[in-house]
Amino acid sequence: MTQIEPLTPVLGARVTGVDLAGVRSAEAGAPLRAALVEHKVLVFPDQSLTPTAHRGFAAALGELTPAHPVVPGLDADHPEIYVLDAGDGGKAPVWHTDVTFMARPPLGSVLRAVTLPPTGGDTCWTDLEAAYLFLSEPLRDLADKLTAVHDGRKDFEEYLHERLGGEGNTWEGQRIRSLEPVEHPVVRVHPESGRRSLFVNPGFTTRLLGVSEAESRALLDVFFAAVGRPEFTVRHRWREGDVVVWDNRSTAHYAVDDYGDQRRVMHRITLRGDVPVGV
Ligand SMILES: O=C(O)CCC(=O)C(=O)O
Ligand SMILES: [Fe+2]
Repeated sequence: MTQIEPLTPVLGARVTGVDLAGVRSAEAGAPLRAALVEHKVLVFPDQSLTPTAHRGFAAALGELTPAHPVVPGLDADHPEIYVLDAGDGGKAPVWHTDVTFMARPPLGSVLRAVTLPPTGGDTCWTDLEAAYLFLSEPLRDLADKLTAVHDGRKDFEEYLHERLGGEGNTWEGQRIRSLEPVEHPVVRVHPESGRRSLFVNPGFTTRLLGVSEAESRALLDVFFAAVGRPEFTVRHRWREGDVVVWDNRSTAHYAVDDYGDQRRVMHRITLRGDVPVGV
């Protein structure tokens, strides 16, 4: 019997009584997809997925993307698996929503712990719907009308040119040779729940359009402060066998970097998403 217990009053649930290696069809994945929209972050303890089984489970939740727009996958057999190795730049200690620097950011991410430090290396997720509702009504009204620029060049342009010679992956049918900034609505309407979220993040959002640079900076500071409020977060202490799935349309996350140069490796698979729609 699958059991779903909320982890905080705001977001996150722990799901037990399910062997993810056996979740291999859209039919089997459907109740988990529904739980994902409701809880936004699902923690599955005590799993034992190989890379191939990880992919099998992710494919039951949705269509898979390549590992990343520019970073190659785990190996030739697993081009969908993005390796986050702390020893090779795979740290993300900043609030961000995955791949919002592309026109169609992933719907969700399926993250598996591969090698963990003895302590530390927790991951936090925050609820962007709660962040939106935290804004005062006049500010929500303003946010509803705004558009933001998201730019992945700070993180990935050098990698693309220095490590890959300018040839990234094929993403949405296009070979990625440069990371042109994209625009998304500041307030995103969730395509399944219809709820609004504050869809900006300090990882990739660089500028609000239609306002002055000073206004953009000040408003983004206010928005980012709402995004990072501890009240809206769940923090996960990883154990071997853990798999966590998050709704990338209504959350941001932060990988706590408190473990120095100890080894930490994670494997991530992303589910193909749609073009964010505003109010
Ligand atoms: O390493 C982690 O815990 C999360 C890293 C991250 O940002 C991701 O997997 O998208
Ligand atoms: Fe991430």
